[in-house]
Amino acid sequence: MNTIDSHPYKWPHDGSLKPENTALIVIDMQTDFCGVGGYVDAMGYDLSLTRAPIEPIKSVLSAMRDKGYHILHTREGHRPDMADLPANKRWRSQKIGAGIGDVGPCGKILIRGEPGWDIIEELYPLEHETIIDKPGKGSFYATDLEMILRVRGIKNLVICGITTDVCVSTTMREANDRGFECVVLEDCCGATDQGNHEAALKMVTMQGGVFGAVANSSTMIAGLV
Ligand code: C5J
Repeated sequence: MNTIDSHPYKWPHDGSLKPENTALIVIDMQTDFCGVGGYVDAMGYDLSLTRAPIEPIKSVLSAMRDKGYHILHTREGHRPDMADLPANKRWRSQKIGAGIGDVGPCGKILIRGEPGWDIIEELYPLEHETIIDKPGKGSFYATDLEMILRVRGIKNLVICGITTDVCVSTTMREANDRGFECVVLEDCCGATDQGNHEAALKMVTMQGGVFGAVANSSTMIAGLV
């Protein structure tokens, strides 16, 4: 049985952890979510919360790359003509002072191809790693993520990134409903509010692990085969 130390159960449930069937998915580590002048900064939130996972993610990324695990990254963003930006999402972001598509210090907020939209240098994907560009919170909605995972025979997902309570949580729920076995790494995630970060992680563990399990960077790295 190959499992890692996690709660409320040792993950994965069937002890099937191995590089061939397991992927690390790094969610939305973009300047817009953790960089000065980006979307989260424009909304006035504390960037130290969304930057906290950078170093722990770096460690897990390096360990999983070394052992040959599948690595995927996501980016939230919209087409330059904003054809895929729902009116209510634009309205809501404008109302809080960070209008999606508006010009800010890092270019047009959350628009594909703009400097603020791209993944931060510290965690930039290697050439062969898959990047999923998504218009919403969930990584499965309006993307080819599920097809890519099924084609590669991936059934276990190690989930990290930002933000814990929005895109990480939505992706984990979408994945769990599709039968993927998920673990979220608590120190490799961050939210715009610490209470929401903690609550989102607690929700995973209810009902015996209703969305999967919770671990951290150290137990993940220690348990890698
Ligand atoms: C948000 C995200 N918070 N990546 N996106 O709008 O969590």
